[in-house]
Amino acid sequence: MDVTISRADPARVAAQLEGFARLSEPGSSTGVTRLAYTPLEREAHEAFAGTMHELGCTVWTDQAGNTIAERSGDEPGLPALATGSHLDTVPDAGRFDGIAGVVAAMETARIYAEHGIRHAHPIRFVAFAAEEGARFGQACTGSRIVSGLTTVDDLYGKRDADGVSLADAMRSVGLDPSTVAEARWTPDEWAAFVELHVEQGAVLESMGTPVGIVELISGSTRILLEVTGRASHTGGTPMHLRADALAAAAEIVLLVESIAGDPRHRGTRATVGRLDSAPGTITTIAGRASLYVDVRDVDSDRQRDTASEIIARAEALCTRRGVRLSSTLLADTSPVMLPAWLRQAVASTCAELGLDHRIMPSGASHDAQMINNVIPSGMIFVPSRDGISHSPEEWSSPEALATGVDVLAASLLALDRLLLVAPEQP
Ligand code: HGY
Ligand code: MN
Ligand code: MN
Repeated sequence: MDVTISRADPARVAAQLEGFARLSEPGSSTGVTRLAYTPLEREAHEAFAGTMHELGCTVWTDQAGNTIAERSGDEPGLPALATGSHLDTVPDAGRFDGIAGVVAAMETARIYAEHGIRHAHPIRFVAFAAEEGARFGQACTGSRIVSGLTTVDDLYGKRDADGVSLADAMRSVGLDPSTVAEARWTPDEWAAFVELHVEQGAVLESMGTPVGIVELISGSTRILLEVTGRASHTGGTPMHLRADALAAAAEIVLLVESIAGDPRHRGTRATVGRLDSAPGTITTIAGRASLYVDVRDVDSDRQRDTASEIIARAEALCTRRGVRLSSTLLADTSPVMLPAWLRQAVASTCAELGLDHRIMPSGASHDAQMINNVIPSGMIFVPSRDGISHSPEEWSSPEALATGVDVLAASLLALDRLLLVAPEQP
């Protein structure tokens, strides 16, 4: 079967990415800011829905705020194949994380429509809501809801920096959190999912390999550490009489870095990406400090052991300094191995397209990690310049993205043929 249905159009992919990049909070510098469950995220979903409708898809938004566009299949009663990613961003983000996967889905649908490509299974193109954990701590909310990993009860406890709960944020954009159970995906309706994503690492670029096929997606354990000391006058309080919460927090930041850097934890990444203190004035010793710790690993035991060691050693450090520590688990996701048979289908497609490819892990979390809890999922990576992401410096070339789309578009058709004759894939 000739899998080269048509080259994706790099210029069209670049223009679509640019269109989404314009939907950003005013005042966010050179980066893009479009946070979870904000009007801007909904505006991006509406732009996605409009284009998919023009391409002849049936389009709807589910109770979690995910937008789904379906291209009908020729065989009645078959579950849908799906592709997609997310349209929300971290603050001051780049233009590719998540967005590239949604644009790839749109370009795939356009190629199918323009060339009258037919397939047996329905194919659904998905824009997930609220993938980034930047606002509420919990990542992948939209895909967690459809895969049953997040229920309505989970939506009230998680709050953003302004104290707004996930549930209230959903209501603020017209969603009803009490109905999220209705958004669940089931294997009789969905067959398999493939997500295209920028690598957010430097492996593909450094190896000169155009395509990554993800084998294992890192887990993440996210912890809020709150230090309570004693606010006091910076001039009147001698150094030996202080309970300085910010000094303790600063030592914890370096402790987190040294634990993850220890050879025992080779492969673990642990970071304090946010540190707040109060009252935050130059003439008062900080009485309170909050640290947001992110621990990532492809090995579940090492991930959890590192998180436990961080908490235990931070407690000892605080005791020594005469301050108190409390820890709150914000989120905990296990590493996920993606199914080999699906990886193989994508790898065979790459080979047929004459494209070199690399089976590799993902350091970042993704919607596919959650969706794999309900249907078999796969991921296609395209190279990131210098491995940079979650930054305005993030960049992938239109040509590299178009190559990724070619693999995605052909892989979905390969899966369509495979699952028609062997629907019971392991
Ligand atoms: O945090 C992550 O790994 C992803 O960008 N949500
Ligand atoms: Mn992402
Ligand atoms: Mn991200």
